[in-house]
Amino acid sequence: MLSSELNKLVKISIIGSPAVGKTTMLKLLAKNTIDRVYLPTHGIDLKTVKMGDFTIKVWDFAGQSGYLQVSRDHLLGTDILFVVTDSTLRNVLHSRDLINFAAHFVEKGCPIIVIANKQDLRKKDGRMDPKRVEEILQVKTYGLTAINPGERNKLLEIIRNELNRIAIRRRLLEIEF
Ligand SMILES: Nc1nc2c(ncn2[C@@H]2O[C@H](COP(=O)(O)OP(=O)(O)OP(=O)(O)O)[C@@H](O)[C@H]2O)c(=O)[nH]1
Ligand SMILES: [Mg+2]
Repeated sequence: MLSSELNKLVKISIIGSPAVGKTTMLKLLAKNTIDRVYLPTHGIDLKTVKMGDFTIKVWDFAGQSGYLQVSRDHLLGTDILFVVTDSTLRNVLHSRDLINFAAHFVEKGCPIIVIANKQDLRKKDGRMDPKRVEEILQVKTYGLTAINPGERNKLLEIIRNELNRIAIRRRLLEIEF
């Protein structure tokens, strides 16, 4: 592989509790049909997505118990880490533990982004706004409704922003060497 191609290779990891919508978010990104049937991911689902001249390898981790052992090694080399929550307080607090855990295994410069998913759910059922989730976690947070194909552009925009930063960071590294 040419170094220019390697420079355009990006690894995105998606972690979070079971059933928060990680695989649905991956389907939204990959433009796959979004069905509402919950099929828990076993191990890791891998998908390659092209965005401009970037080739993105998306690692969608299972949220079921035991995933921490799995993800530890597999998180290495992550360029963007998404932590998905269903935006309920209980789950957001669990995400905090997950962020603290994962922060040890991703490189220092790796952005950690929280997705406050299931924004279509009712507030009276405990769904929090992304702003509130961000206040609690103190990590950049975006709201999303992954089952809504109309939100694909929103997700693309979040990723595009980060890709620009990655491109700048890699260019700076090249200059240092
Ligand atoms: N209401 C609502 N439901 C959603 C949303 N996103 C995902 N879901 C539903 O939540 C359930 C679980 O979604 P998945 O994407 O399979 O969850 P996951 O995080 O990949 O779960 P694991 O693979 O077990 O870790 C499915 O029934 C989805 O249709 C959303 O934005 N709103
Ligand atoms: Mg899944």
